[in-house]
Amino acid sequence: MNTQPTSDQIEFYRENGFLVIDDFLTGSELSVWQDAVDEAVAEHVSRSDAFHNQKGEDGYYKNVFVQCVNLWKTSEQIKRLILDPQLGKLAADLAGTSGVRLYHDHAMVKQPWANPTNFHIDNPYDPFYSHQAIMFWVALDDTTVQNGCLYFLPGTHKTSGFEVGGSLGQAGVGELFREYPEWVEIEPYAAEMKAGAGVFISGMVAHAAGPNMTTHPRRAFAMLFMPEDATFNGKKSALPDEVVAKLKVGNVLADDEHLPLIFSY
Ligand SMILES: O=C(O)CCC(=O)C(=O)O
Ligand SMILES: [Fe+2]
Repeated sequence: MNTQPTSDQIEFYRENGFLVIDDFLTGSELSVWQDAVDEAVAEHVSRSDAFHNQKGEDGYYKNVFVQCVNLWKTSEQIKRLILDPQLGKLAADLAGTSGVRLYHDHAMVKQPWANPTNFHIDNPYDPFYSHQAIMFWVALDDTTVQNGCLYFLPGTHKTSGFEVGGSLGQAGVGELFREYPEWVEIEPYAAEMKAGAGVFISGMVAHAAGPNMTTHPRRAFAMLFMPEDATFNGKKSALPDEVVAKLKVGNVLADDEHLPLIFSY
């Protein structure tokens, strides 16, 4: 694993709100991650009590991707791979925070003919508001403009706000621009990535992914980190019921069992 950021990489992240790390995983590490995620996703969607987006009514969102949340809780393999202080340190250094907890992980498998992932900003959906929220998204297949690579609007993390904008449903890829008309001239950066590359994504940067116009799934696995001093904003989001039951707005999110501290200086 390539987990040493250079000062240029840190500067790129701060300037653009994202940073691609090529060759994050070696070839043999990649096969371990692919097998672990495939196995955990298959097990997860077969369980009726698991949190994934294949339930419910919105047919459009169901066909954006198969999204499975918190695989680290059911897969020892995934837990071992992602509760890794080296990853946590990298996230903390890029975000500029003293330490990070895992908020949740999620696998996102864009099946053949899947809908695009509409432009959105992640942190407004989270149970805490922070400019230092950061996600690490790892490509488990080569991601291309054909099969649904990510797109970024560079620099938008500097001017975005905490209100939820746009929609991941059928409103459309560009719905977010109704809230942010000043961004319509920003040319999206298409982040084509080799399998095994990863991209750090600010919780405040606008991003999207294309449809999958190929006959093969596009697999990705992501970890959402929160700064160790993040406080609860009242949104349940992907927090477990038992965690929310103990929280008041303004409390520090510090549940060691469900939101493990991955790295702290
Ligand atoms: O993988 C995708 O299509 C989108 C990922 C994304 O936006 C996220 O995980 O926040
Ligand atoms: Fe996102």
